[in-house]
Amino acid sequence: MVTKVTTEDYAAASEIAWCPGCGNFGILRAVRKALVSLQIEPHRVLMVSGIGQAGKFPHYTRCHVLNELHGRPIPAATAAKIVNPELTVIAISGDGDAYGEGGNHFIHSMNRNVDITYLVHNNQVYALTKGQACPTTDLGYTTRMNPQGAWVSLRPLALAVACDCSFVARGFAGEVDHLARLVEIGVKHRGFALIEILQPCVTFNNKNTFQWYKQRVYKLEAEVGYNPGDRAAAFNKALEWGDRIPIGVIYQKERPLFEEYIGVSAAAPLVREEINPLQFRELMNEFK
Ligand SMILES: Cc1ncc(C[n+]2csc(CCOP(=O)(O)OP(=O)(O)O)c2C)c(N)n1
Ligand code: SF4
Repeated sequence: MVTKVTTEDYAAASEIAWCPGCGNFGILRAVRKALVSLQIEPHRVLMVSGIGQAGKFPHYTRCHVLNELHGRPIPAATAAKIVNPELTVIAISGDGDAYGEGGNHFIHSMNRNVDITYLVHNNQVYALTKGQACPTTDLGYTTRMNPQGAWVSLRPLALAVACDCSFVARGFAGEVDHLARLVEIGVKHRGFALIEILQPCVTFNNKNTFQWYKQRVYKLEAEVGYNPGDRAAAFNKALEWGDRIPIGVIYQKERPLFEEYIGVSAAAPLVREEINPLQFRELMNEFK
């Protein structure tokens, strides 16, 4: 019997501890909506996160969950996908987790093109540790730790296009339906799908508010002649940040998967292999 997947199937597994009004709530609604629309059952989904407010996201979703060290969700998500290619693997980070602590994994996983979806909640501050400047903090924005104002600001989506990431998109927590659609496309995309999400932090970022983003974001779908397959055009779009901020699919390309390169898709995946407990005992004995 086929049972229909509903939003209740993805209901919060524990009490939500985000501040009222946090942009993360919109992201939660959008991701649930996307998974329901794709009719993926929760036991076929693995969410892997690092540390931070964004890192709590999987705790609020009923599915398989793996909570990693700060900046480390991608290696674990990659391993899980290789071991069990049938799983829908979604890695989740804050901007600090993704572009700061996890910057190295961010770059190399985009190059490798493992078939996972990566959601980066970009609130332009380190929120869980109370609002320090992070790699994407706007130039000149002052925090208690940066009284003279942030003096560098990374453009991660341009970095992603430079790494030939096979899917690069940006959504906004205040545009839930649009974001849900992006998550759907990203999950269906064959390869590494990066979706950065503009996520207002109502407690520690008093500059990049819902209102600030609403005045600036525009949808790429409405941009006549924009082609996400054109890498040079995508690079320019990925650099755009100021009075106008693009949301939508910035870059998309078909590329061979890392899984194919290492031969997992052709052979039986590890998850289907028989485990012989006697061999396991031999292995343990080696470490005695
Ligand atoms: C290796 C390491 N460095 C620093 C910390 C302290 N720390 C915990 S949460 C956090 C900030 C998280 O910010 P971000 O990743 O942007 O997520 P947000 O809380 O904004 O969603 C930091 C620096 C840590 N736990 N581990
Ligand atoms: S501190 Fe910011 S990111 Fe964290 S829950 Fe509150 S509003 Fe959200």
